[in-house]
Amino acid sequence: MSQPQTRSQPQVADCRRDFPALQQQVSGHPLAYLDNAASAQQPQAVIDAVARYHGEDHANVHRGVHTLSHRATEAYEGARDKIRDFVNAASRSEIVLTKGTTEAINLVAQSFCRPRLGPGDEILITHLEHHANIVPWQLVCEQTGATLVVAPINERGELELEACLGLMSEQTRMVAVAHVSNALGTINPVADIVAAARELGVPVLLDGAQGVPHMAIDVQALGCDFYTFSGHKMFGPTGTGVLYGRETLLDAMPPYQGGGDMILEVSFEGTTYNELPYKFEAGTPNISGTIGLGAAIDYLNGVGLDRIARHEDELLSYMTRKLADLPGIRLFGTAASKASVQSFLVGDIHPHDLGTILDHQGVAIRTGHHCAMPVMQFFGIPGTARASLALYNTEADVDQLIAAITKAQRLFA
Ligand code: 7TS
Repeated sequence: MSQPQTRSQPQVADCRRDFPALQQQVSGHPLAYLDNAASAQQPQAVIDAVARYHGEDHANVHRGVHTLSHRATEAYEGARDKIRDFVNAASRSEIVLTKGTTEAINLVAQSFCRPRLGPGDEILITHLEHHANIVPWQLVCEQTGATLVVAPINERGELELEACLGLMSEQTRMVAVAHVSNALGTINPVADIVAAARELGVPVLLDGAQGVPHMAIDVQALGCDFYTFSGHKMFGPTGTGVLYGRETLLDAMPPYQGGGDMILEVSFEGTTYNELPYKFEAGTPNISGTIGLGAAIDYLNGVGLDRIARHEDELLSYMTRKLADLPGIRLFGTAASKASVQSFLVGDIHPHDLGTILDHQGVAIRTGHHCAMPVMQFFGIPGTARASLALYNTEADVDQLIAAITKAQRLFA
């Protein structure tokens, strides 16, 4: 039986004290950091892990016989094992380390799709994708003559599931869908999408950049073929990321880039490639960043993904209620199933002006198109203001946001 909640139990937001960046003032106000969908802050444990590598273990990986290289390799490959556990991949061969979600999706587009596509073939995405899950597919369509097909959304910012499933056909060669929308916060019905695609034998890529920080991910339970995410949105360093790929598919794919580490043997007559996952990891990788990502995973596991999801759901409801109560506000993204993000516009205040006024009151949000221009085109707006939550945010952050917006409204009245 679960323990009854008592006042003495630690709250998720108590973790705030683990994040040095959150202890500062901005423009004379405590920092209310509500731009987590762009990049989340790092706990001291991540900063320390990166510093320890730089201070004590810095050497190249996979190639030295000396002590520091052994230590660096152990820490780097140890991070891969943590990532495998974290998303429950069947094998460490399925965890390809990249510099982020963007590189992971480009890798699949070029290495998996490009050799398989031709005129008449289709790639299915949705109207709410981040540019990183649009442009790589446009590129490969241009290269091969294939067609990009886009599933529609509705006014709440939800995927029209029936229409989406209706667009899958014998011609579909790949379905690529955000797990969670970065601009609207919509959690897509990925189980239904994966089930329908599997019936047709079509592989599915889930863009998990906004999924991983907010909910427990099990790639085997999801049943997807590829799952992509970025370290910097899950409290790790920038320049780190992951492509999970089903081993049989990765095995059949040619390398994405050539260079050191991805080979077994090179001669001018020909080159043989390394085993998975190294076949896809050419050159010296982001060693310190990946070690930091491993530390971020330890941190997330320590707090508990289920507790984080519960905390953020409650706080998102609180924030949405408070925002909706403001006069002249328009909310974008009101799906039934959402995570951690609310986009909005306030009267005729330009979102950039609003963001600047908020910054002067210590509130950090993102404004603009959020690299999801088609979403803005759907709503007929140039951009929005977006507040996005993480595990360390509190009702006090939301109250500071609301007070700052109220002040902006007075200034523009
Ligand atoms: N996919 C989604 C759903 C994203 O939210 C982002 C980044 C990316 C892909 C690309 O990730 P990257 O780490 O490779 O750049 N999203 C955002 C955002 O919402 N604001 O800034 C970056």
